[in-house]
Amino acid sequence: EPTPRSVPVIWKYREMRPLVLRAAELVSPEEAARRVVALINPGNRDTSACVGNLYTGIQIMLPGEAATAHRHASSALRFIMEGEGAYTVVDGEKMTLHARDLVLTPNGTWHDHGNEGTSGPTIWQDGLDIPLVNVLEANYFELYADGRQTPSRPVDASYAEYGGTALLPATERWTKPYSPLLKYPWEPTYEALQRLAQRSAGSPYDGILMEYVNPRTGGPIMATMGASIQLLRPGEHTRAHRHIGNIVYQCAKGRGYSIIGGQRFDWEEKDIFVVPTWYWHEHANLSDTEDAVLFSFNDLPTMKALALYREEAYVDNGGYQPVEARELAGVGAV
Ligand code: 1HN
Repeated sequence: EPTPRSVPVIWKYREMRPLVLRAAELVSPEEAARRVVALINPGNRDTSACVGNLYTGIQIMLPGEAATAHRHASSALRFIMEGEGAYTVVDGEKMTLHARDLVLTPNGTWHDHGNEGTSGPTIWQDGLDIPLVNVLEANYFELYADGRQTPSRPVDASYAEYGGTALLPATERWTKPYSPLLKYPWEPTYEALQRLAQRSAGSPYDGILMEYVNPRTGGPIMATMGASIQLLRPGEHTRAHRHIGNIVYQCAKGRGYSIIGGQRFDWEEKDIFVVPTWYWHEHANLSDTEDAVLFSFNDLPTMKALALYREEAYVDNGGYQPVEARELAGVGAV
């Protein structure tokens, strides 16, 4: 069975934040191109990966700072942790960044960032498939000739076009292999979670779990990486399961813990933790009154495209049962 080198690990935001602020004192975006504190899995130190072949790091942009544009074969996403006033430009589209927004930088898109605010740093989590693309020897890296992009589309254009509930532009035919929607703002995301929580029991393994999708296909946001948001009701404690595929979580709201491979990891807002492939995992909301919400990104689209995906539910009699068998037995859908 799979024996991942990566181990479960949690990075506490209160420990990371001072390091990220220190990075901003030590180097400028001009010197660094990208000033990111990378989270390295202690089980696999010879790759810049946080789990499996996924990369994650924390990037800071101070008021008045900007980083030049580039593009690469790697796909990236960002989940905003704190701050107001920063933006990113992706293929000519400028997007404003607010706490808990998800923003995509798909494979091959030009991207640069900056902070036009006055109130303090903007800090976000970057997620990239760069270790995978490097191991496949498929990467390239190209600097944008003119430094930074001059936006060629209205601010947040992709959200105006593709962010409507079950409405898509009738005339446009999107053919690129990633989502045409580049920004998934927090408010409608949280509203969708709460609406579903009122109507659905959710999954016994994941609570109220929703996937960020490409609105044209209903499939994952990018070819190699998917992203999800999940709500655990007050007091909810999910059952354990395991699957092929690595997951990187960031607590977006609330507090709780996850048991990963038999070890308990307590999390609160902005903490980042990972579940390596095939590890048993379950999640619990520690509050009896408040929701807990977990953002996550994963390599499930890669695993599924290569027909490697499998999933099992943990059962207390010591045996393992494929999830399908539990569904047939009436235990509930995943
Ligand atoms: C990158 O291009 C960004 O554009 C962030 O913000 C992190 C880590 C490794 C390689 C490229 C960005 C990165 C990165």
